[in-house]
Amino acid sequence: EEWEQRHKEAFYDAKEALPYLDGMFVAYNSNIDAIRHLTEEDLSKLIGLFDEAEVQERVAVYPREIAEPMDFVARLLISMREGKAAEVPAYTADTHEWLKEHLGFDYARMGGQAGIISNLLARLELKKVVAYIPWLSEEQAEYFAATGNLLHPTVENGKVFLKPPGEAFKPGTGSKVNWIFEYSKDMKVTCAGSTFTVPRDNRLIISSRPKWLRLDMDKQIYEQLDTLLPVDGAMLSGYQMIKEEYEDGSTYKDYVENSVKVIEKLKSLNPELRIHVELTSIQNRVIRKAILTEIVAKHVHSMGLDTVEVANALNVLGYEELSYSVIKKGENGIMSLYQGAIQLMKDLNLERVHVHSLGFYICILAKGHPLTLKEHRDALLFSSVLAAAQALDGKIENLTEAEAGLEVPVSAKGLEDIENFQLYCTGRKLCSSDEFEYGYIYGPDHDAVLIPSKVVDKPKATVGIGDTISAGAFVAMLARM
Ligand code: 8BR
Repeated sequence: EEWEQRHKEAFYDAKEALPYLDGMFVAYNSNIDAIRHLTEEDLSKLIGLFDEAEVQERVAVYPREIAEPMDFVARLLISMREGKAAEVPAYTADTHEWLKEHLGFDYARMGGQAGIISNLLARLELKKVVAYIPWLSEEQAEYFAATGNLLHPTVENGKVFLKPPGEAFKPGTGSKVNWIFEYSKDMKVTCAGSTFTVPRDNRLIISSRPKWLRLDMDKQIYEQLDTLLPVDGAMLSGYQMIKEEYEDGSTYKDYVENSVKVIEKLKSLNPELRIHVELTSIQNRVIRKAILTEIVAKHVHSMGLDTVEVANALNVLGYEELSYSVIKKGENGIMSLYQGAIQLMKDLNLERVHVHSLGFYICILAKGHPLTLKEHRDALLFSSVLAAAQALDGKIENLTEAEAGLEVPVSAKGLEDIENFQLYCTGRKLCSSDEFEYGYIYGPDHDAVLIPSKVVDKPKATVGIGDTISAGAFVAMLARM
């Protein structure tokens, strides 16, 4: 009851405050998600295009990348047979063209964190959202919200202007299209005389990694970065795209350096500006560590991540035991998560670490952070309403529609997790129960806010909820500063 009321007040307070912000800068990654729900007929048609014995051989090879269409069919069969989600990279556009010709998609939508976050913030009616996507193509531009407040820098006669994405793309730029193949439980698939039944609903993703993809900023735009101002904050993501080495001889160090320069320039143009990095799974440990220790640790104020990424981050920073106990969850999951988030704040020298989990969010704050814990708590509560709205409808068109999230109840499981945490916390005298009732913890070397969140029972979609939570909370926090 109490938490429902708190959600409501926080939502309307944020709604009122958001229009007063100058704006947000958002970079770097966006792509197009092409979604196809597969039928049994699709499968027999696909398999029929190949020699079935050869397909079986390819299944045994277990291709790690999609170099040609048969790799796709093989990985699809493996994923369906086990009902297990998989994401496989494709480095060329050949299979993309083949899929368009032989299968097609049901619908397409904006993908990639920066794309999703820019659209969300634009629809939350911010005065201005400046997106920067190094590989903005004409096709990609169509997926940005046409709300008038979403702009992208473009260079004309050596001068930088902010324009709607549809007028800001560079002609000739290729598109990054990820294919998402969904399939259903109980489908029957026959290949080379043997038949299996799909054990559960799941999906195979082919993520496109074109060779020309570079996480950097156009030199002229960098030099005239003041054109983007005024903004109150920057949300940066997409670092998982960085590779260790490129064919042209450049390495990850070049792109890390490039991004650090952008951050430092933004901060020199507006010393009050807050920088948030949104993490997602970065498979490569060298890259994961470089992002954390070279970009986040020295230059960034705020970080948003889910529980898996907390474990991954702790792991490359040398906290293996803590990392395992975060992953294992169980009884002590939330305790380990809390300890882990504190460790990240300390090691990475952050002002704010926002962890979201199913049913509750934790935000760790460095001593000296500029707001009250109530203001931080209200920012999290606002994002919990947005997450619920997003899960409910699969989209948020505007702030009024987002109110639908208020009707979603606070997670009972989340409340229970938090109660268990309270016992641990007060037992060890880490917090007082009076303050904890409000979701506040005043620790010895940090402060923290813990809220139960709203969870939709039967979500329409779960893509982009993590990004919505982080962006909603960050922007609501900025609106209080
Ligand atoms: P990631 O994609 O970054 O893991 O974030 C997903 C987040 O979405 C989770 O942390 C959880 O808080 C939220 N979420 C999920 Br998953 N399902 C949800 C639901 N049905 N209702 C509300 N939030 C949800």
